Amino acid sequence: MANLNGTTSDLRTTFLGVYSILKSELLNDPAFEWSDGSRQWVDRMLDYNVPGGKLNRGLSVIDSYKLLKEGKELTQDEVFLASALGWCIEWLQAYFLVLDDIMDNSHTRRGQPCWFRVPKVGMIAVNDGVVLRNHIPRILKKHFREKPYYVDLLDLFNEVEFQTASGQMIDLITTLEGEKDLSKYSLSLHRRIVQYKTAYYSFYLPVACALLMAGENLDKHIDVKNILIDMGIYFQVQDDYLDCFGEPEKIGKIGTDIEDFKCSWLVVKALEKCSEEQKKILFEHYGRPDPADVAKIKALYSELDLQGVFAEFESKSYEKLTSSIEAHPSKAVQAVLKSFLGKIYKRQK
Ligand code: GPP
Ligand code: MG
Ligand code: MG
Ligand code: MG
Repeated sequence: MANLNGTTSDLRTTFLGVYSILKSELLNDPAFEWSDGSRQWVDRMLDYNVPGGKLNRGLSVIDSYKLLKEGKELTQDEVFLASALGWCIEWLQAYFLVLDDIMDNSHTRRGQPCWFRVPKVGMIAVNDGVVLRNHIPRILKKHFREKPYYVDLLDLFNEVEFQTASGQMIDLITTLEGEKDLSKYSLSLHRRIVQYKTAYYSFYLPVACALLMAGENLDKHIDVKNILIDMGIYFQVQDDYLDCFGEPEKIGKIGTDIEDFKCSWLVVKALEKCSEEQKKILFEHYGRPDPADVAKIKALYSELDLQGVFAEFESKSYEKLTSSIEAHPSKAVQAVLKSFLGKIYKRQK
């Protein structure tokens, strides 16, 4: 096995090394009678969907665990286990994104066509999502079965998946065809959607994994959870902003929120700020597939200076999060939370 005790600069390399190990274990899973064709399919599907993102969620498990250990050098085994948990989150993310792109009718992801748009994949992508999801308990069983926190780990992944699917459900049912009514969109509805669809799995889950590995009881860390949920909400507001104002080359995807009639932070803010005249434009052109309609909405967003409103929101969120973090009694926990916040503040991708 490669050296798993690398310095921070090659943490990513170490982490990717663990991906190769986990992948080869899954491709040789004795519970299935593999053929060359099936093995090649899963191999390509994993490489296409799992490792190509920013890896923030996965790397955060190792990062957080290190900080919780307060500078004590991690053993090879600890680095491997924290990486494996990090990869379970990246697998979960891959599963969500493969399916989310079908539901949102998206075109690109991480700078390449969405998996379901790849020739010969199509709706096999739905089953690939199910396969990705099933890999998680297999990784956990192989590497964590004997750990005292194994049951808590399984429970954590189950709970977080349920929360995410519930958030995705409200994201989707608010955009139902025939019931397109902007007047139901509000900041509180937006908050409810993004708390569930994004914050738990993207922010709470990595830190909760590190806490479990460090032998902590999650019930004692409700305050940490609440801060991470607020951070996740801030992160999804950035995602909503970048969907419209980000550079596709940087974010690796082309936005579809306006076409999809999403309850995006931008449309909620536009509704708050607009005149009666401008409201008519929103009601008439939001949620239509025609690029001319989309352009009208984007022009209105600029007229309302939503870029400025967002910049204000971003610095306010940073201040608020920093002060709640600094109110936490443990310096190690503070370091975990600050490191996470530092990774996303003013992100362009
Ligand atoms: C992100 O929303 C939310 C998810 C990826 C959760 C999906 C959950 C499922 C149960 C499938 P988004 O659509 O704004 O993300 P993006 O902008 O990356 O498409
Ligand atoms: Mg979506
Ligand atoms: Mg989407
Ligand atoms: Mg989005």
